[in-house]
Amino acid sequence: MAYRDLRDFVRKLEKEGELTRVRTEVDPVLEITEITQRVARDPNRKPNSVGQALLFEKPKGSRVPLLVNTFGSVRRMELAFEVGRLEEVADRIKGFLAMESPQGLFDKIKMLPKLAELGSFFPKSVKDGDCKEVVRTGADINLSHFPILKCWPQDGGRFITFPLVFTRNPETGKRNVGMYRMQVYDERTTGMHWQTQKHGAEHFRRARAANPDGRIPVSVAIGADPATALAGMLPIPPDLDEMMFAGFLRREPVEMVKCETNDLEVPANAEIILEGYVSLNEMRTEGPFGDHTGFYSLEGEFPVFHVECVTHRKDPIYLTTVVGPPPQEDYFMGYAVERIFLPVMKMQYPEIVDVAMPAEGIFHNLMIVAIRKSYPGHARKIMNAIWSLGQAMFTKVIVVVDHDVDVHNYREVVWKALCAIDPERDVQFVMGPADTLDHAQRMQDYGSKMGIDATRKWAAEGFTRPWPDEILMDEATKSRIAALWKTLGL
Ligand SMILES: Cc1cc2nc3c(=O)[nH]c(=O)nc-3n(C[C@H](O)[C@H](O)[C@H](O)COP(=O)(O)O)c2cc1C
Ligand SMILES: [Mn+2]
Repeated sequence: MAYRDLRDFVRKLEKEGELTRVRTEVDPVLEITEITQRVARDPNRKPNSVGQALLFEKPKGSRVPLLVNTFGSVRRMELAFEVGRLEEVADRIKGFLAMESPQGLFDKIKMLPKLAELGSFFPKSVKDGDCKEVVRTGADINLSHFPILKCWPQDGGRFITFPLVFTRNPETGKRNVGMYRMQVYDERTTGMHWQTQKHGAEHFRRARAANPDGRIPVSVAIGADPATALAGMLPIPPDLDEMMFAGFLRREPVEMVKCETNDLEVPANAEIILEGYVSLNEMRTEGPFGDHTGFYSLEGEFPVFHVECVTHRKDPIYLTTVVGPPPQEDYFMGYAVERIFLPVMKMQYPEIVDVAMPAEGIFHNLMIVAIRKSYPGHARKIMNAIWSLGQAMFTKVIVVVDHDVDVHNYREVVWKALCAIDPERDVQFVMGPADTLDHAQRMQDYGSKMGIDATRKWAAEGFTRPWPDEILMDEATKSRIAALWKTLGL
């Protein structure tokens, strides 16, 4: 059974010993970040984690409890998707992808039950939802009811960091949901940090082209069942509905309820809903913000969100996250994305054996790809493929290694990749879109990338010297010594 809502997941985390309650009053301004950082770096924390999920029961200045670090471990991501291993989600996706191009009649018949199953994941409209237990309009709207974090000392203010931002494509009417941080300007106004290449920004641009002085309806949900809450950060194609995908992940449709003041639908089980609009002719300075790069992202001009109605549960939980020097909670979200979408990459590019994005590469800076190399220039072909694959376009450095390198063993990668390259020959630079947060590029959103072909070089690629074998002891000697081992006094 899918989690009903966020508090259902909180109960599960508590039962599994994955959550700690903090009952002391602490300030959402800086203090909660510092506590989260100490928990994240605790040498006694559970493996593959940044420590426990934390439920702050008494954030200073608010009556609303605050949940953070919720997804900060591999185990908690598995609990979120109700699987034993993240690869199980990948296998389910693979099953659906396999039916995309049915080869013959037999395959068509085989896929019928799967299609029916897919239909059963479509979001379901409902009349009412727990997210509307309290409805606030007019003078009753005040974002300071909620314990919104100011995370780091130089942050431009408080930021909502775990929102689901709902918009519609003004041309097709199709829904998009993205996780875009929102800087609080006052009781009813925030920034809207959808980066240039993101779907919310595209909706904004299309609407503005048609009606430069108009506005678009925007609604924001904060806190929902885990699959729904996480759906906002998934790098899925523009016309695939994130709420459908959430239904697929939780194996039960997401129930959607219409907003009070606009036509958008939001998850009925959400903790908090902000309804409002973004004006198409208004930009405002946003930032700085201590970001997941480990540096402050600089001030920039972004659209503005005006809140016209707030609805929430009687006793809402405020879901948030802290980003900062890696690794943080978001590393585990990214890791799940890496594992879940690997089969999608492999489907398109079967030569890909495995992919790794080290935490210190903060997702867009470094991707290590192992391929089964079949023809000259194959490594470079894969680099180009990755630079044209959805949000993988942002990848600043791609290292391509042969299939027998373990991409998750970074020591092995460094050793073997550096041994395999003639830098002048094997490094290529290309220009293209850059991640908005990349502060080193010559301009925002545009810059260079580097591909390193660290595969064995072939004669067919102009390398005519012999390529040496890796040093490995022969099996016969190993088993002789294994048999002798106990007698050696070592
Ligand atoms: C914690 C966290 C914070 C994020 N903040 C932003 C943000 O402020 N702006 C942004 O454009 N993307 C941000 N992202 C990444 C987007 O959520 C992600 O690219 C998502 O796929 C965007 O949805 P879209 O493809 O529908 O535009 C964030 C991701 C995480 C995990
Ligand atoms: Mn999208």
